[in-house]
Amino acid sequence: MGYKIAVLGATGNVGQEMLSILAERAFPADEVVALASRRSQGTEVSYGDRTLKVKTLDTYDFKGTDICLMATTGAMSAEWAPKIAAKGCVVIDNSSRWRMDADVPLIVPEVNAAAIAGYTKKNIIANPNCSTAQMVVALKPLHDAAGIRRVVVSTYQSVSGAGKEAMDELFTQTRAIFVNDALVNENFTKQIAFNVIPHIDDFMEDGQTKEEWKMTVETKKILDPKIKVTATCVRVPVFVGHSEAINIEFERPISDEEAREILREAPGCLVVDKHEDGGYVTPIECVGDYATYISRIRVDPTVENGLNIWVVSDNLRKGAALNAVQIAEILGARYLKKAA
Ligand code: 2RA
Repeated sequence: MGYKIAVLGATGNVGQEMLSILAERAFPADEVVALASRRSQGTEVSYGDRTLKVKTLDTYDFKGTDICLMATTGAMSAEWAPKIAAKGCVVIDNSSRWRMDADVPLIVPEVNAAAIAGYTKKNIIANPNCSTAQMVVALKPLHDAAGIRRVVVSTYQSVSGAGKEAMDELFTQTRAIFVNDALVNENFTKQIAFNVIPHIDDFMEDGQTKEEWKMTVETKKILDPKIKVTATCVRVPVFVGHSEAINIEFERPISDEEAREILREAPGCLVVDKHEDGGYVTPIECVGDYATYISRIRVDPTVENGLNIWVVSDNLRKGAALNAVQIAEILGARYLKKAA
């Protein structure tokens, strides 16, 4: 017997990727249910070769559903995750609502899969922010090898991280510029087409944004509380794929060649690092992939034991949907143990 699994937020960018990845990876499901708010009732979504009619969250009874992959806002998750969990259904939540809750494990399977065991406290598991997920996949093997002391990261985040409407805005603004139409800004604070915006999520009192804060606190929770992280998060006019320029200071020396070898063997990582024109990965090349790509590995001689790397991944996949499905796979195989 397989699982009954629900995808809540099935019509959104991440929800649709969750359904695709469940089908691609042949998740052992007897039944997959697509759920969304009343607004999307009757909409159809793809699950592999099949089409699923979206059901309404308000009227769905979660009793008998084993796992719910949630791709909704934090406010929706605050209201619904505890209700769903109380029905005996384990919630794997993609919002920021539960990530820093001490009773909720925050998981990137390549880094801290064993921590999934803590799910029983609330029946909720949190998926990290997209920019954190790909960063910790690359940092973990390097941390194991040479002990990371401090990380300085600058992100180049695609508009898909802000949702479908944000993708449409990049498209319509780009078109408007070519046909000399008026520009409409609804999803971003400034023009996104042919521009970059150093602002993702709300501002905090100390001047950093929440996206930047998330990269710091989530890395500490997932990887090691001793690691210092400072981030600058920037939105760029790219549809899918987040990129990160990461500067790392280690406890012990590590050469670029050692780092390259370690990353080549590391789970989830794919090194593309030729010192020649085009010998690195850009976001367009990672779309639809599972891997976290690492390029431009080089020593930073301006600090003790310093290294620079360039990390690119599909933010809707490793940054969200793939990570959630990987968690569900481990949960099923090691904890729920229902699959045939
Ligand atoms: C973004 N980090 O890219 C967000 C999505 N989770 O806006």
